[in-house]
Amino acid sequence: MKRQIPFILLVLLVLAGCGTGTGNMPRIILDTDMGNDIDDALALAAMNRYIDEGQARVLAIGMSKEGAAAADFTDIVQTWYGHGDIPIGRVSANTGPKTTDIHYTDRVCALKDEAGAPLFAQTFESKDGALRPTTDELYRRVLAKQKDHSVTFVTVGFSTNMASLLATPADDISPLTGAELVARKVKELVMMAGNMAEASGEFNVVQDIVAARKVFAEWPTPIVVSPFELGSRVKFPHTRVKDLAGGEQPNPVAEAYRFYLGPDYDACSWDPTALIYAVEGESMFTLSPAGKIEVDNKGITRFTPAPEGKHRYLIADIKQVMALTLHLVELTTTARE
Ligand SMILES: [Ca+2]
Repeated sequence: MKRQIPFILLVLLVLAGCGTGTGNMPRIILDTDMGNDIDDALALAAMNRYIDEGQARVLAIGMSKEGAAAADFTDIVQTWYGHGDIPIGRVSANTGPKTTDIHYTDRVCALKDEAGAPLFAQTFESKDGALRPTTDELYRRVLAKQKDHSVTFVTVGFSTNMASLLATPADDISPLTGAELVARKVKELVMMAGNMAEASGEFNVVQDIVAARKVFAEWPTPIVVSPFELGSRVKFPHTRVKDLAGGEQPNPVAEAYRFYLGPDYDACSWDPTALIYAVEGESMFTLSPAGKIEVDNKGITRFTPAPEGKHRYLIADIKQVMALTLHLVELTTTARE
């Protein structure tokens, strides 16, 4: 009789949707400035691993920078990993960041095989980025269909699209304004943004200070920030680039890595740390107390503790940094099925 108890408990746990059940699976919208640094591509690789493992569902991917190459490269990566069906949106704001540096996205898109055909396929047939939906439209459509308080926004680029979404009016997609839609449908916003260790302007914030100020002031849900000083210590070892999932066949993320500052560069992992928190929660981090993050006119972020505050940021000691580094390698280099 005693031997039956663990089995019965196991059955009950499975029926209750515990363990690997899908009831609590994060439903993610990823917003990225793909191409400015290689860690966006590493985050994408990790994200596809989470999808394959049933640890996350990704509803949409948005670009927070202008130009078609970022979206086309993202499309190539998603297609390569078998998830090209996830809709990709182009930046919404006309006054958005002018940073259109490409670094590697256009070069990967232009790669050819021995017959002169594109080396990597993409799902969206047109190369004209203007034909993709704006993130305002895409995010509103996606959010309107979701259960209340169920969506995790992960932004690893500029705040442009988040600010733009908040400002959208009611339309034929939803009777709710953008701010109301976010308050109703979003559970949490996870941002790679800011520097909590020193008064230094962090890239994502500085590229669109107006948008960052608006998001930290007005975004209605809790916000968790992965700050500069965390991801800059989680270094993806360049010796493992050759092991990025795919093995012997060309992998667009590995090709991008080699284009970006060469093959001997240990990439900082600002964006993957935000994604790891968004999917796996706080188990690999230390969370700051609650408080309020504000952005000044120069893009400097300042955190003020406050018990009722909706903002927190991630902290990692040296052991956590080492564990995060190993985990990122594990997430990105597991052999593709
Ligand atoms: Ca980024």
